[in-house]
Amino acid sequence: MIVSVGLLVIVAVTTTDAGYVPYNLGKINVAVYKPVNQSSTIWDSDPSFVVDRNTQTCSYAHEAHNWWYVDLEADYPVGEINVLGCCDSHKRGYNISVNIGLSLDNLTEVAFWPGPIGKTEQTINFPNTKTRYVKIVSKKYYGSIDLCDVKVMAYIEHISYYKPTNQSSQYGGYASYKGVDQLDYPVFYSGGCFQTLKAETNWWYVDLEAIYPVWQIQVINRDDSFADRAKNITVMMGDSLDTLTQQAYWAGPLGVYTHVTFPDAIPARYVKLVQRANDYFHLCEVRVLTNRVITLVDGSKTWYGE
Ligand SMILES: [Ca+2]
Repeated sequence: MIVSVGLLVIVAVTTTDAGYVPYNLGKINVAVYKPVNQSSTIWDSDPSFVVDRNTQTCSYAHEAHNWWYVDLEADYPVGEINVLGCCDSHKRGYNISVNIGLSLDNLTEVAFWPGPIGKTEQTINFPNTKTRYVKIVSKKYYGSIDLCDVKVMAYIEHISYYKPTNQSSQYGGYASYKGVDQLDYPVFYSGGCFQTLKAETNWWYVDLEAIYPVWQIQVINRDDSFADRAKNITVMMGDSLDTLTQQAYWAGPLGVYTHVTFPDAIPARYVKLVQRANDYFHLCEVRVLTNRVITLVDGSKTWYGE
């Protein structure tokens, strides 16, 4: 859920993995806690149980012409939907149709199952499509809708690629822009890494040229030799270079791939990495990722790119 700036709770989760992860787009579930509706309900079910992050709570509609939908409250680039039905012991739900669109009056079917789907997650993949509503209907007159979980996966975007950069000093030709040139092979002499001179404190930053809600930062360290120089790194973020605040800290030494996630996203124009290791500072790539729906500082939302 994207919240206004004043309500942001800063939560950061840092993970260092041993494996090398190449550049790619990530996905997040944008249906969580969004408004929902359903044709009818029975027992003590509620249509919101389908988007409550709890796969054990389910919603049931057993009248005629059943449907359930979620309103994502904004247009997201959606390319995957995961549907978890209910009740393997007495499978229900026939002729289930999954539909997406920008309005409830103009939906396009992206999946259809003649038989019951049961409590096994079904994954639907389709070309990245601007989507606000996901509606699941039974095309059978008395076909029930029994859903325990629906995930609507939206793509997030790399926003640091070829943006302006700077670093505290420069070793040889290993300039600051090499942190965002998308050459992320983790070998120094491949030419895709930046490096400063040796100093007690070094820094590198990228100017995103606008305030974005930063959702994740990924860094690729060199993996050939001297990787252990990358340690004691503070991740600073903010709207101007004079007002940066610490949002994460990596004691390191970093593995080849490290990322920090801010689940609620942090609005920032600058991402600055400060290394206090009395050494050279090098990294091969710094990827800053956002949701593609941007919440501006005034709280309004806009669609970034197409
Ligand atoms: Ca690079």
